[in-house]
Amino acid sequence: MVSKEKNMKRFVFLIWFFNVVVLVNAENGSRLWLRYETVPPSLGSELLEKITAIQHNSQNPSMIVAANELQEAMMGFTGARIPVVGKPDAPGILLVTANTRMARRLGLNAELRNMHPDGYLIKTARLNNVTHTIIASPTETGVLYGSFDWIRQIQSGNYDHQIIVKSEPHFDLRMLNHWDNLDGTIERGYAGYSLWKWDELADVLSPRYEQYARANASVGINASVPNSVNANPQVLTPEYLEKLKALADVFRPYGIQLFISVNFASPAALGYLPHSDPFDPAVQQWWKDKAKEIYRLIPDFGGFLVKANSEGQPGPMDYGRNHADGANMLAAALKPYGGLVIWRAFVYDPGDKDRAIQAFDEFMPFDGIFADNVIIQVKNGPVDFQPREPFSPLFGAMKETQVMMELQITQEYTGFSNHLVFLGSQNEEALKSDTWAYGEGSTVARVTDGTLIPHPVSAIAGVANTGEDTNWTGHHFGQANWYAFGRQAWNHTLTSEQIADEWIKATFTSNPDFLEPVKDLMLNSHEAVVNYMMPLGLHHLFAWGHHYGPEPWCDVPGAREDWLPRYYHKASEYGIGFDRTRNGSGAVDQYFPPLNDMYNNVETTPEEFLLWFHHLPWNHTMKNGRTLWDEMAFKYQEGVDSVRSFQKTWDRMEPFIDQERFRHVQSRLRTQVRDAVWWRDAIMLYFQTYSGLPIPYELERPVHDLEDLMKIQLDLKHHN
Ligand code: GCW
Repeated sequence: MVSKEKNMKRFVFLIWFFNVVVLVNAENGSRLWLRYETVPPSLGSELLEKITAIQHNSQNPSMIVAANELQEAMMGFTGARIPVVGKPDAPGILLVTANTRMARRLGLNAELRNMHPDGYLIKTARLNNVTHTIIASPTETGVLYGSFDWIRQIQSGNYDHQIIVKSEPHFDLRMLNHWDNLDGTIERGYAGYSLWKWDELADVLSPRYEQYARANASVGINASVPNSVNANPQVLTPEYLEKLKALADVFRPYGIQLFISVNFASPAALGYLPHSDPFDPAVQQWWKDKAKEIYRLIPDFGGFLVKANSEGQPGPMDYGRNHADGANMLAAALKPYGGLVIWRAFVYDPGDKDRAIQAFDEFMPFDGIFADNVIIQVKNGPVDFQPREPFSPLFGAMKETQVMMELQITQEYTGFSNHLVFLGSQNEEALKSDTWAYGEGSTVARVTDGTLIPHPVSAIAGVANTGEDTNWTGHHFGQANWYAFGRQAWNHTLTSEQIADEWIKATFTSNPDFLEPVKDLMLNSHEAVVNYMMPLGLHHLFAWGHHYGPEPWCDVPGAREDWLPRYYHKASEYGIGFDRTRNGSGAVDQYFPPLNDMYNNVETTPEEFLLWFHHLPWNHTMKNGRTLWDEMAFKYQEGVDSVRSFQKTWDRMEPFIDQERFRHVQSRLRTQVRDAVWWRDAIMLYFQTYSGLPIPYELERPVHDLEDLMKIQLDLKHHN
């Protein structure tokens, strides 16, 4: 008997120990940037003095979520449980929406009425001699965003009780595109299987759905497309629509609108009609009925994302119709419900025409012909999410059509979840690229955010990097790319430096001995990957299919030429690079002046895009006096050196953070260094077979043999 009791006690203790010590302190990255660690005592007592209650009297789920979040944050920051109350008696946070009694009492209605529905105000106000912090917005979702902002100020050490914040998003739709298949795999996913458990839905709701929605809301992401653009028609069956409804219901309180990717040939593929010609009234009716069915289940459904006539996906051209015919037919079906069609411009055909100019040529004729609920989604660069690309010339050129940018958060071309690459810098580069469409300052951000080309809805999308890995993104630093996308979609003027700063403080620590070196590392990491993979405008030197390692020699019999690296590098005994000048493919003339002339001239082309626009001899003289060949060697070495320095920096960070995350990142950096050396050797040794020139003698010598590198066949299968 006694020993049984003892055992029981031991068991209870173990459970307690596991929950309190192991689980709470488990630093597995699952908490993302929403960690809410104890704040310094002085700030803690200030918070406890000023925030003694959280007040609202709404039944709206988003308000309830906002109040809970503030409560949880206060608990984490101070250890105290702050009550949520209905009356503003005690000093605290008042959550206020427009057109309520409280907004009237506080005199906020006029200001709120003129704000973006997602925007918010944070300020203090006195009510019956009590000072409160007000978080106010035209909508409940806006209050939720304001609450997360208030929390972020504390996490980033910027809390000031008196601060006045007025914030409105730059893009209306801040959207994640998941390339998740219905079988649970993820195309270009490097964090395990999909978050969406289609087999279990709609009956079983994984707790991760809500955590995902919360994380998105915390950075302002407000739309999600859970299934891949290579869309399985099944997603439109009644069975899947029920599953989607269940997801939409979880997302809704967090302000996240559900969209789906649809297969253009769905009516035929699902066996309802003999074909899917958009001009056939039966096809049009099918989509109208489908839209009605969807909106009955999901009244705030966002619309369809479509990859049509691209990489083997069906589309209107299969029936002799064009992009506008296809997009407008779907748009008409969604129109009565306020739904949108997001039509992708990622198109290119096999053939002689430079792949980089095809999307522009294919879409420009339809500028002004798309319905007003169609948005054209354009990848940041004209080819395909390469480590560095100039911006796509469609930005700014389509003046009568709403255009949105698609960024890649998942690291298809930047080392998967093995490499530490902070994409905030890459996004910033893309957003701030000047298109010159309306003179200087017509940045990609401003031609898509509604400022220079006003349209009903402005938008931006990122291809998600989430999966079922405990830390969500595979690499702990992959979380920063999810975070950065959201923050930049909300405010494209934020610098990547600011974003890295916030993220590190919330995710790891504010200790300057960690913060500064790690921030530096993050901010240099994009340039590093460009240098060790594809500097000076080189692009698509990736291995066939998986796009992880280098394979500039790749030759697959019968393959499309534009799926092979040689199409892009064009190396010969003479030199290297893709001639896109007026003597070559003429891509330069898709850009506005003065960029067209600038890129056409080798002297004025920024060196980071040199081999994107020019084919040059190996002995071409660079601005610093080196030959092109030598400069390439220096750039690759610089890439390797950077990653080695990241390793050194990181190893010094051990005292500041938990072992679990420290070791994980440490081991990934080792892989990254090995890969950087692999890249350097593969590219330089291979191109050396053309240039016949030595690696400059002051640089490190290659450590691999080309024949060995050429034998590497990673088992990472993919179609192209
Ligand atoms: O980047 C390429 C990828 C494909 C992807 C395609 C696209 C979803 O290699 O995997 O397919 O782009 O964007 O449609």
